Amino acid sequence: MFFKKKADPAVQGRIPPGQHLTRKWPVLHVGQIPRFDPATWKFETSGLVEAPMELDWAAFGELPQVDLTTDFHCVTTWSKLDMVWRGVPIAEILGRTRPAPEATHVIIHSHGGYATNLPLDVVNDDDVLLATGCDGTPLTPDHGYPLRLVVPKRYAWKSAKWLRALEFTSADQPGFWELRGYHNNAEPWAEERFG
Ligand SMILES: Nc1nc2c(c(=O)[nH]1)N[C@H]1C(S)=C(S)[C@@H](COP(=O)(O)O)O[C@H]1N2
Ligand SMILES: [Mo]
Repeated sequence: MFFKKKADPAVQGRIPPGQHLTRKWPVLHVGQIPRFDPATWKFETSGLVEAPMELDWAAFGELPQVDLTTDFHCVTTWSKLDMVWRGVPIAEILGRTRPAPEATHVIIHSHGGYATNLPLDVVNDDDVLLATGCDGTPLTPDHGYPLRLVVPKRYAWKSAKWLRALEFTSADQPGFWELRGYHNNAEPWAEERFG
């Protein structure tokens, strides 16, 4: 069957408009890949939460992790299907840090100053992970080691690499790309590329 791979309808139905399938995993980011230092690394929650968290790498490693297969859509038009992420479900964080009733948004902060923003109800979804690995191995430095956010239902710039903090707020606060003309909501099936 020489032409079996062409236009598989099951695959086509998972590629949002204007996107194409990639089998490679491109690397995209601004700035430098940070060096991981387990002595100084920490993950924090802050802002409108009942119990702010501050975890070092060892403590973070004690949180429960799961494997979850999801698709990944970059605004530069590549989509990668069936990525097997390993990570801490966002529910494990929300359950511990307990956002206050006034919290409506999450500002996602990475090492080096990259940030992105999402409504709390978008972050609070079953497929959102704080990922430590993909496809059976730890994340490589270029893909966010040791920790990145994964938000499969939004364009990939919302999936911050080198994640360091989640800040809960009562007002939205555009992040790096949102301030530079990208759409605030970034939903691939609605092609929310530019604001
Ligand atoms: N900290 C940080 N995270 C980031 C970015 C970045 O520049 N800095 N780029 C985003 C963009 S635009 C994309 S497409 C994805 C790419 O993830 P990948 O390099 O693992 O494919 O990371 C996102 N996360
Ligand atoms: Mo991107």
